[in-house]
Amino acid sequence: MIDGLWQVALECALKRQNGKCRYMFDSMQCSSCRWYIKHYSTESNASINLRMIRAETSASVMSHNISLGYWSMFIIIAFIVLLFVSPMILDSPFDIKQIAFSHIKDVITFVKQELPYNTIKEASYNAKQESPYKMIDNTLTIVARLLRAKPDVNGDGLTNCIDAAVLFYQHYPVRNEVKMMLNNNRSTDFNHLFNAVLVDDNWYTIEPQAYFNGLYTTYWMTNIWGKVYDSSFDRDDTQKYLKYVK
Ligand SMILES: [Ca+2]
Repeated sequence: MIDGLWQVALECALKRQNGKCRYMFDSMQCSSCRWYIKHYSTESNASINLRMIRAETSASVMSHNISLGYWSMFIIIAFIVLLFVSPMILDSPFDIKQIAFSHIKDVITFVKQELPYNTIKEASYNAKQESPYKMIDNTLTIVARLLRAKPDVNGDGLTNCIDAAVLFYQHYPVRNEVKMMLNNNRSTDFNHLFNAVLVDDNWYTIEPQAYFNGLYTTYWMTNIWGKVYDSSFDRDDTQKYLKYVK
């Protein structure tokens, strides 16, 4: 059974511990407080003081535990929220990435798609020569590194898709298997220079800025630009930009 005096002493201590009472114990304001133990006790001052010391110690421990409880609850809730939100955070950089290409004014939405990497054909290439997939990967890595230095290969004062396409063309190992392509579609304001590479006897268009913009899951134009890219507007512009190739 809880001692009534103890309950009063503890309540008194808790109120001061939690800031609900701003007076020191046994101050003159205590006489009007219902939780003042001397209203109920005939014990000596020494006994009452000892009881209050114990009560204040208990109140301190209780407050600490309550605080720990709040923190534990907060950590659990934060963990649960993180559990649900983290997949979205982890997916977002490569699922949808908005990048402004200065050459076309617009902010474009990149869409993640799987890289059509054919391991069987890769093996056959390894037997004969370096595969186009490997060459593309290496060249995109080089172009990404060079673009970070903001080169201006055509002297127009800008670093944009022209510089990227020229650099990709310049560093692609097989010169007759790469082109510089222009796509100028006035209905969508799409005006972009990029590259085409020969893969398995077919030409595929490729975004030379893919790696530079953190897109490592795909580099094909159709995957990256989606509906805004209409390949029927593609034009081989290699001859026009050849003079910038070193
Ligand atoms: Ca330039």
